[in-house]
Amino acid sequence: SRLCRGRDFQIHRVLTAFNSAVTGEREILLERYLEGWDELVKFLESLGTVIGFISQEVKGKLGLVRELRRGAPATEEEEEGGDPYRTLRSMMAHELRAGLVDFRRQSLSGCRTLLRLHRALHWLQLFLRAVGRSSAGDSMGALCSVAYNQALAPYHSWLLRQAVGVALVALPDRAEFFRIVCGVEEAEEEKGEREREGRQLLERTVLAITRVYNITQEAYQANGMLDLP
Ligand code: 1PW
Repeated sequence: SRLCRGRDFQIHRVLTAFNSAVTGEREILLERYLEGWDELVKFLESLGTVIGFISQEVKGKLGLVRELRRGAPATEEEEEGGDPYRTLRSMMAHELRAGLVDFRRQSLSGCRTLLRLHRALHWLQLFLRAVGRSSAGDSMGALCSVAYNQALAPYHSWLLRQAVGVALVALPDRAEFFRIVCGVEEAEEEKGEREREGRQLLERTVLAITRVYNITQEAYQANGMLDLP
């Protein structure tokens, strides 16, 4: 039933994961980053089955980065730091050094894989921000589509853009969104208060995502990796 869908999603877990993903040295801890995405996948799944191909794709990418992480032995120079996939920058340095990053053709590097997640995070950032600022009666599909066209559509084929367009038509309405974000079906008289709380949590989460997004963007830019095929 509609109420059961998304029962598992807890927005505060997204907030905690992305907040703790950033270290004092502005490093991105990959483990926390992936955990934040795990929770966002639950959010996507709570939006309905039509969106299933999207969450499957994201899960595949998360799994790939985790696989690389498990399989990577630290080289001698890295030995001291241990896990080369501990942070975004250490992953970039490691994969560049090991010749795993292909700038001309598609590869299975963590760098190109995480770049896809990074672009999708931009979509989510813009979309969640718009949801938080929306008012009753606004169409979630329309908000989602504006965010998609800005953040992700430029990287997708015509065919994929059509498929995403179809998926967006089936998005739940605004009230359902706030139920998903707030977690429970509330009594009528508490609705206003609940929505305020939900909005606040949403706002803080969007800020945490934005900070991670911006630092990630800088790292990709600094390494000339924003266009990795
Ligand atoms: C309704 C909520 C909106 C937020 C969704 C954020 C996730 C968007 C992911 C879209 C994925 C669509 C299907 C897969 C497409 C891949 O071709 C593409 N992947 C992504 C994440 O954009 C590119 O990856 P590829 O083909 O270069 O490995």
